[in-house]
Amino acid sequence: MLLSSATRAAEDDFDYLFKVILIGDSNVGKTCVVQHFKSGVYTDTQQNTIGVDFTVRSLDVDGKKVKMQVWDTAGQERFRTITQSYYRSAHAAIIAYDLTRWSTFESVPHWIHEIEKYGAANLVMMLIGNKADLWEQRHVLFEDACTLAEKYGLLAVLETSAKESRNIDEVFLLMAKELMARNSLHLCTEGTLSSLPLDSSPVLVTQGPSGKSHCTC
Ligand SMILES: Nc1nc2c(ncn2[C@@H]2O[C@H](COP(=O)(O)OP(=O)(O)OP(=O)(O)O)[C@@H](O)[C@H]2O)c(=O)[nH]1
Ligand SMILES: [Mg+2]
Repeated sequence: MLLSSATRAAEDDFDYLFKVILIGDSNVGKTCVVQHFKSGVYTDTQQNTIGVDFTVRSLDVDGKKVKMQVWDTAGQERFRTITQSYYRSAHAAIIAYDLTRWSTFESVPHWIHEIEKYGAANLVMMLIGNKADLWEQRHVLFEDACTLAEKYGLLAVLETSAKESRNIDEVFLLMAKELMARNSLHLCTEGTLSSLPLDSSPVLVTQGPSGKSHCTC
């Protein structure tokens, strides 16, 4: 489709641009989460991601146009070298586990260490427990995820379901708001982004079966 120059200019127009990398074990649902964020659809059968896929969506946050570039990485070990090369330019990382598979939660510290090793020093990290619709098969308690998030100083934990449209937009909105807040701080302190501290208090939000809406670790 041919776009007029006015349409193109409108699409290129934004107040903030943030690069977010999505990581985690294979088959936790990273691609489904990104697809849902991009187009609001869920497809049950997904191919394993080969290397890295790129998606972009603009959000309106407090009257500002925020462009979120999302890098959906392959969880399979054989793509590790390729995916690691994308960490450096990311402003934020979303680490995903499957709350029905304990092993994917056990891998989270490994993913955090990868980020610490290959990512920028001031990268913001958030944790998501996907497949919250499969609550009968839950193997990871939200409380355990909160404890881990607190231990590693992550921004937040949210339980999501790409299948049932739960918390997907909220994940990216929360991340966008945090990045905007840090960026504003950067503007106030002029040119000190690389030295900004990453010790924002964790904001832990759940939509778990208990009905509890906040976890104040
Ligand atoms: N029940 C349920 N299944 C999901 C959900 N999200 C993803 N799945 C299923 O989980 C499987 C893996 O999803 P993907 O999105 O391909 O997983 P991935 O993390 O991108 O995997 P890699 O690309 O190999 O890293 C697919 O069969 C999806 O249909 C969810 O929210 N609920
Ligand atoms: Mg994938």
